[in-house]
Amino acid sequence: MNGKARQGCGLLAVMVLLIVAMGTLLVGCGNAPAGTSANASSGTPDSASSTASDSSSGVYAIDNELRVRINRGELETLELADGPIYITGHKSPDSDTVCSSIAYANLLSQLGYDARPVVLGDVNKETQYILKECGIQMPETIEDVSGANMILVDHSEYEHSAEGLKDANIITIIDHHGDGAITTSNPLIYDARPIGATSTIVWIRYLNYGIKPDASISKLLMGGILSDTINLQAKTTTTADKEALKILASEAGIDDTDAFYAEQYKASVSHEGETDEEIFNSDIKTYDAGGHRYAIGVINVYTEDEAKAMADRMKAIMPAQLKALGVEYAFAQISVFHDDISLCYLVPADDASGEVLKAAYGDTATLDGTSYVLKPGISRKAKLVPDIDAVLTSNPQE
Ligand SMILES: [Mn+2]
Repeated sequence: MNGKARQGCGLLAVMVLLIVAMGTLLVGCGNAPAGTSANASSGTPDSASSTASDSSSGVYAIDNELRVRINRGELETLELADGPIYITGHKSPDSDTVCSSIAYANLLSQLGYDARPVVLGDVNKETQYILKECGIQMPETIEDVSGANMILVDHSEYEHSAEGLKDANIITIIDHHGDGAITTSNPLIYDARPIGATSTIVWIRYLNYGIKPDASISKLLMGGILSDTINLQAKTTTTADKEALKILASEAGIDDTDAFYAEQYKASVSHEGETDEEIFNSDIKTYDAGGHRYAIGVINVYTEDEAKAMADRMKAIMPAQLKALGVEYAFAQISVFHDDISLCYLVPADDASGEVLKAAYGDTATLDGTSYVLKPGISRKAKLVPDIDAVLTSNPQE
C-alpha cells in the first residue's frame, strides 16, 4: 500500500467512526422518551411501556410480542412468491433432513403460507419409524424443481439437491453444514448455524416466530435431533441441541429420550422384509488394490446374537453374490455399534477371501466358523479397506 492510499484509509476510518458516533446519538435520541417514537410507527400503543430499553444495564427490555413481530418481518417477502413453496432436504434423505422439512413446512403453514414438504428419494427405515410414531404422513417425492419456489434445509450444495434447482426460485436455506455452492440473486433467508441438527435450527425458528410446535411436530423434531447428534453423543452437539431436545420431549410427553432413541436406532438397523441378497447389497462398495478387485457389504444389526445369525445367513448367499458382482473377493462386515457395544463379524465369500482376512486379522481376531470377530469393531473406510489393501498390494496380481 502506498502513502496516498494509506492516508485515504485513515480518512475513511475517521469518517466511519463519525457516522457510527452519529448513529449512536440518533439511536439514543429515539429511545430517550421511552417507547414513544417506536410506538408511533408500530401502531401498538399498548406495548408502550414494554419497548423501553434499560439504559443502566445496556439490555433491551423489548417485549416478546414485538420481538416476534420483528422476527416474522423477514417472511413478508415470501408473499411475493407465486404458487406453493416446496421445502426439501438433501438426496438420500436422512431423518434430520425429512423431519426438519416437514416441521418447517408446518411452521410456515401456521403463519399462512402454502408450504409443502417434499423428499428427493426413498426415506430410510429410521425416518419411516419416526413418522409412524408421530402419526405424520410421508412427504411426496419431487422429481424436478425447475420454476418452483424452493426452501432448502440441511444442505446447500447443488449435487446434494434436486434436479432443476438452478432454474428454481430459492427463497430460504436453513443448514448446519458449510456454505455450499448454491447461490441466488434473490434476497433470501440464509440461516446457517454450527449446531448438531437442522431440526434444532427449525425449532429455534419456531421460537423466534413465537409458535409452539404441537406434540406430534415436537416428537418429529426430537427424532431429527436424536438421529443427527447420535443421541447427543456426536461431537457436533451443542447446548442448543440439548435444550431443544429437553423442551421438545416435555412437549411430546416423552420422559425417556434414551429409550426413544434406542427404538428409532433399532428401526434403522432392522432388516425386516428384506431378502438376504438385498441385505448384503444394501450398502456395498467395490475397491481395487494391487490389480485385485473386491467388494465389502456393510450390515448393521442391534445385538451380538443378531450379528452371529446374520453371519450365517450371509455365508450361505455370498458365493453366488461374488460371481454376480464379478469381483475376485467379497466380504460382509456385520457391525454392532451403539451405546457401549462395539464389534464386527467379517464374513468371507469363499476360501480365497478367507485367506485375505486371515492375513489381515489372523493374529488379532477370534475365528468363529469362517468369520473373524473383532472387538471393538472397525470402520470400513478407515480400517478394513486399508488393511485389505495392504494384504492385496503385497500379493499383486501377475
Ligand atoms: Mn443434518
